[in-house]
Amino acid sequence: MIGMLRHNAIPTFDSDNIATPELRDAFYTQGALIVKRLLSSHDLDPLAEFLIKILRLKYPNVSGAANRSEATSLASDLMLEAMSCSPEAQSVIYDVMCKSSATHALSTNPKLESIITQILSDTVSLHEKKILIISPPNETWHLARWHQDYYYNGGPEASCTVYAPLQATDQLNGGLSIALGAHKRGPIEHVAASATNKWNVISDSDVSTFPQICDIEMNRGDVLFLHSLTPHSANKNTSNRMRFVANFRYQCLADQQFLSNDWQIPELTEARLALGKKNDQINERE
Ligand SMILES: O=C(O)CCC(=O)C(=O)O
Repeated sequence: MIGMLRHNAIPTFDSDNIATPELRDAFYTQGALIVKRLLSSHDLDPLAEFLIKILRLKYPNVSGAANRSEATSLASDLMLEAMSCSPEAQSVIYDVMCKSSATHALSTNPKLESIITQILSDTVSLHEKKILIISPPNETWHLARWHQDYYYNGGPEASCTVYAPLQATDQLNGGLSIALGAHKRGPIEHVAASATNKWNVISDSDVSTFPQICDIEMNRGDVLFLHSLTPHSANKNTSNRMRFVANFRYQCLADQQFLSNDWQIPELTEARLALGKKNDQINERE
């Protein structure tokens, strides 16, 4: 197919050639696609730079390794230091990043919007939480195991999640595994995971029936576009660095059912309760 490269089975496109019908087809037939080299340092660095500023504000004693200049690496140093002084640092920083102008700015980046428009329509809404995933080494409590974003966000089934890592991301630092094509099964039941993980997840028996599970490898600047019914799982970060990923959800306002519900999303009580669980009494390490 013109403009389409194949990498580890997931449909992969080059940012020079994204105005192609194959891109939209890939989203609806496979449920996921990657656009390589879509975002530049100019697009991504403001997020890490903002993170550095708020970490220094909240935890003035953090310093980072000597001579560390690259923003994401420095943010990783500072975040690790902050977490070793204050166990709440991860959730404190996560919450404020969700509301930051830096995450908002990236979520409306014209390069992302041009692809979202092709996939969904030219009238989309953005989920109010603009997430920066913060995944520390070896942590499992917050780790998003097998799930469909639809279960957690509701809205039209054909919503799109953007997943844009700030550093190279693969199985070593906990990159995603994705069940390609499994979005066609529709919503799948989610059940409580385990005492060491807060998520409600797809059962192992359902996961074992997914025909094509693909482990994702991405470079900084690559962006994954994921159908909200495509099952996916984060993996444990076994590196010694933080994994940061910008994560935004787009919903199509032209979707007929969404439109007839006045674009309202019914309360997702089960999902909210699961994500609201605290890990105070739980030993996080597996
Ligand atoms: O990368 C992660 O830790 C989780 C990402 C994820 O599951 C999602 O984007 O829904």
